[in-house]
Order: sequence, then C-alpha cells, then structure tokens
Amino acid sequence: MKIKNWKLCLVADADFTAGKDLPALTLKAVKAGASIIQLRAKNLDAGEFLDLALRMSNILGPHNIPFIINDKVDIAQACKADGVHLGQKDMPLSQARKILGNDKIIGISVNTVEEAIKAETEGADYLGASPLFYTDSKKDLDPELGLKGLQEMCKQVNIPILAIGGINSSNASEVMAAGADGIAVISAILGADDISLSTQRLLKAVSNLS
Ligand code: TZP
Ligand code: MG
Repeated sequence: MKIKNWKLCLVADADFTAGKDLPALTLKAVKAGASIIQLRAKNLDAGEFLDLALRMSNILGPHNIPFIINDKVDIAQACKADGVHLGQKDMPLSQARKILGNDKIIGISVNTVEEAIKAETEGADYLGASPLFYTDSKKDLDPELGLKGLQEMCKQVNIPILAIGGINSSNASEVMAAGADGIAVISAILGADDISLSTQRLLKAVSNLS
C-alpha cells in the first residue's frame, strides 16, 4: 500500500498505553481520522513485538490504513506490514530495500539536511524530521530542529516529510506552514483522556480548518 494521506501519523508506542490495550487505543485514533499507524515497541522482545504487530495488523486490516513497523525489518516482513521506519542506527536503507523490495514503504529518521539528502538519494519513501521540538517521549534526543530547521530541510528534499517530537494541536498548524507534509505524534494522542477528540483536534490543525 502506498501512502496517499500523510497528514497525521500515530506512533503507537507500546510504552505509552498506561495499561490499556494498544490495538484498541489505535483503533479509536483511526476511526477519528489518523491516516498512518507506526508501531513502536522499544521494550518488547521479538516474540512479543511480533504478537502485538500481528494483532495491530489484524485490527487495522479492514480500515485500509498504512501500517509501518518501527526499527525492525524482520518484524515488518513477518506481519506483512506496509513498511518500516528506520533510525540512523538501524539497518541501512539499502539493505532494508533489498529485503523488503520496492513495493514496501521505507521511512528514515533524519536530524540534519545532510542526512535528509542522503536518505532521499538512497531511495527513502519519506523522512521523519526528528526531533522537531523537545519531548519527554524519547530518550537520547538529537538537537531540536525547530521550525527553521524543518523549513530548511523541506526546501532541500522532495520526498514527503513527517515532523515528529513535541507536536500537539496548538503547534501543528505552524509545523505544516513550515513545509511538513504531516505530523507524527505519540503523547498528543496516546496521552490524551479522549483519544477521538484529541485526534480530531490534531486533524483540524494539520488540515488548516478552524
Ligand atoms: N522520535 C523523535 S521524537 C519522538 C520519536 C519517536 C517522540 C515523539 O513523541 P511525542 O509525544 O509526540 O513528542
Ligand atoms: Mg528507530
């Protein structure tokens, strides 16, 4: 599946469920308009990650929404996800492309214009501009890009850019105005009391509706 709507990616992080069921939380966000789902599980072992990925894949199937696995090419393959999102220290893009083929989506996290141009040249399908702002949701953060850094990056590459890090319904429209094709969030959706409402608010902000 190719991605047509880049606007709002939920990074469904298994560490952010407060004891609730991640597939159920994700489904609420999808029904409220999230357009891409990326599954992130830094603290699960491979078997647990795969079980969760298969449950997510099953629950998302009928909704026809792109499903991306964070970090792990083998898990993406095993659950027949639509693609993988790789950091600078994960499997190199060229190797992931060999394994997954041209029909799968490969996203790359980038923090500098140099990394962005390299990923585009090597055939990434999209970039995660990371981190845009400070966030407590990720450890070992690279320097914040800020709106200026994002703007510069967007000028230098042609593939879609999802901005991530500290984005919420108050700053999302500025992020889009800086040139992002969409936003990716964890806490603005999973940390909210009302997942549907917070998803709708984000969607409004990225769609420039008042
Ligand atoms: N990569 C860069 S920042 C980040 C990730 C996974 C965390 C984003 O979480 P939040 O809660 O949307 O700031
Ligand atoms: Mg990663």
